[in-house]
Amino acid sequence: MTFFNGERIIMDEMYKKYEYTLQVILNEINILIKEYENINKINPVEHIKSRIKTKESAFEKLRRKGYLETINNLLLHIHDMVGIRIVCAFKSDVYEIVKIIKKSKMFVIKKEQDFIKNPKKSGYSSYHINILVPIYFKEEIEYIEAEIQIRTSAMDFWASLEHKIRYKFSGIIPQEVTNELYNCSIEVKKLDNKMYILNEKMKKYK
Ligand code: 0O2
Repeated sequence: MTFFNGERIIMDEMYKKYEYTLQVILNEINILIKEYENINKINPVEHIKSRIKTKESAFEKLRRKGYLETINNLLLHIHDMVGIRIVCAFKSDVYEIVKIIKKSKMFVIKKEQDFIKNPKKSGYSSYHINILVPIYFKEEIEYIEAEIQIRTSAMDFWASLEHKIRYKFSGIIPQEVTNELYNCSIEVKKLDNKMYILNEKMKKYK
């Protein structure tokens, strides 16, 4: 991938903004979770991962979506240049975390997709929230988009392995592999439900 001088300057500035955005989000989420923990005496989060999408991955995604690999298309069609993944133990925690994020006075909610209630054709489950985050850049406030994915450890396990086996594979994936991956997602869902029920039962004993 080669950039002209002007394009390189634009890309460098964009990546600076993505770094600031990520820092702002992680700080805000950590404060919101701490505050929740202070009040409720539990922390629904197992762990948080974050990344800024590389240029290579962003352009590969544009190709996958059928767009020309231009900076303009990246700005228009890639909504997860900044990505945060919050992993929790139980399905009920996912919805608690959604509520916590929505409490933020800083984030502007742009889009929500509940792939737990409505899984993707592949079997993928997760709760996605796209937010706009104000950052301070060159003496101006600018809103930058980011995607937050919230899922259980079981959903994360399936998504990570499926991603490795299939998701970014450019060739034709054999139907039997697609079917088996889907079947695995059903097993994972059953396991998640069982663990949720056991946890709810234990709450009664407490
Ligand atoms: P990576 O490498 O994980 O970042 P849209 O919001 O519709 O404009 P987009 O961004 O394609 O377009 O939305 P979508 O389909 O919600 O995907 C966003 C991200 O969700 C993906 O980013 C994956 O991280 C995850 N995801 C979506 N579908 C699947 C799936 O079937 N399997 C797995 N493992 N992950 C999925 P990237 O950039 O594609 O990948």
